[in-house]
Amino acid sequence: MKYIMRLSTGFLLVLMLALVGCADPDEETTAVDEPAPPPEPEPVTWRFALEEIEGSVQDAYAQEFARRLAERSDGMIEIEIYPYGSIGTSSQITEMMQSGALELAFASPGHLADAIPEVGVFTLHFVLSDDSEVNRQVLSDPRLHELFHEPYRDEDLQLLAIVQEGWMVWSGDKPLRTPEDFEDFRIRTMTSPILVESYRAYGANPTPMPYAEVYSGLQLGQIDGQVNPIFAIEEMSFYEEQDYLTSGRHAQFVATVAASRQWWDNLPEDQREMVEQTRDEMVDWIDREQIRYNEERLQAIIDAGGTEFVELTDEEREVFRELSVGVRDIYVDQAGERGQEILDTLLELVSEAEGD
Ligand code: 6CS
Repeated sequence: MKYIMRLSTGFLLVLMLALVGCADPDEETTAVDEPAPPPEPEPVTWRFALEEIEGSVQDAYAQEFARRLAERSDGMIEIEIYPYGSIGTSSQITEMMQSGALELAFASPGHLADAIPEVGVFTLHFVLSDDSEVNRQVLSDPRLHELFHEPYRDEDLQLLAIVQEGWMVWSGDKPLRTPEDFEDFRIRTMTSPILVESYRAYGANPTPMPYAEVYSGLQLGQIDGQVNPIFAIEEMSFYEEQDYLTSGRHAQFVATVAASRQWWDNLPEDQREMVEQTRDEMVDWIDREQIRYNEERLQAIIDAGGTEFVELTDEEREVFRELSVGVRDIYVDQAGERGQEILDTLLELVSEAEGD
């Protein structure tokens, strides 16, 4: 009996100790308190930097992107837009995004290929279709985006969108109809090395410089001409210093929308989905807008007088096309195996879409 008593007393003691050991010291108080209400979600503000000024195609994209995201998130996502000039050059904007100081920015291959050689594919001539509808389809194809995922991530960026902004047009004090016209012609290009090669192949003297210096470069005679889509030639007033615009439809001006990798990786899933849905819905919208911008601005240049618009014939384009093909090898030397795969895929997607 004594033995049983001792046993049960010992058992009770162990049980009590175990219960005390398991108890949460705060539990006594929280058990009687009301559960704390979930914290109110706080609105967020994201910074979106542009490589173009207010009134540009990139500005139109960013404004609409901000409007749609504010609507989709019931006002919980606000986007502050920083047009070109408020932060720095394209390369400086990209560096800020890489370090996480900016959440979102446009990064066009003509500059970005310094850091990501693979993206230089969009600066090659006569690679995209003559039909801008085909290009829109190809540039938003997930099979193409997938191939840029790693190259962007390796540089602390997340690729979100690839956008065409209009046909590149050469401006100068003469029409540029033949490679002879390009001989020693000092054409300003964006800063990526592969772009420089495209103009060396035509016999020109390519002169890379930041966007902000082009107007004064033309005024001071440091360069003879430059190349950009019409809307940009109008809004940056380049046409005022040039007598001719020559359109060879040799390339589209392509830009990419990117995010800071670090920021993107820490973004709540629902916000990431909202960004992706908005991006997908804007593909057709921005393409219609860029076409309208380029048409209206060409008219504005012609109405202002003093600048003639010249379109190359198919035969004239063919001469440039032939000279441009060798530059693809230089691209592959710079961008390696991943670049080769991107180039092959791009060409395949174009011919597949042209066959539709
Ligand atoms: O020529 C440039 O540098 C610039 N052109 C356009 C149309 N957009 C941004 C880019 O930096």
